[in-house]
Amino acid sequence: MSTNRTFTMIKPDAVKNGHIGGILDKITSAGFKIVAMKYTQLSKRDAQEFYAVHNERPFFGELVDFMSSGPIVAAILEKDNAVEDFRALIGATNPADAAEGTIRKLYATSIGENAVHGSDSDENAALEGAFHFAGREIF
Ligand code: DAT
Ligand code: MG
Repeated sequence: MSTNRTFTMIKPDAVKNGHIGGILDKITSAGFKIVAMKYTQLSKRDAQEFYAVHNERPFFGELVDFMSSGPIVAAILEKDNAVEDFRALIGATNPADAAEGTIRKLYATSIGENAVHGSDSDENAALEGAFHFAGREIF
């Protein structure tokens, strides 16, 4: 069953490069409603836990260091078919492969520093949203 929510982060590279506004505009213009949002920073431990599924990958240390290197914007988004439509809006993991007009094509600098996160399944969207937000922070 598909649900109508996904989870995103505007990653430290995009925040540092001044792209919060541009990315939020792409998100809301594409029909996503923001139901939770915060400006925060992950500790190393938070990043290790959030990305635990990748802990055997060669880039894990780099990923954890990067994701905890500066502030991020975390948000829960609502739209019909949210997970799939948001993955289409952000584009391929590697910006070199991302389609024209996608957020990663516009704003990402490399495969590791790729501007945004998007959940890859309804189950992960729920887990990732709950990792960052208490029920009372979701509207
Ligand atoms: P996605 O973020 O598109 O879901 P993923 O889940 O495969 O991609 O990987 C999570 C993050 O890890 C990704 O956004 C950036 C980093 N990453 C993935 N593959 C990488 C690689 N080959 N080298 C460096 N970082 C990588
Ligand atoms: Mg992923």
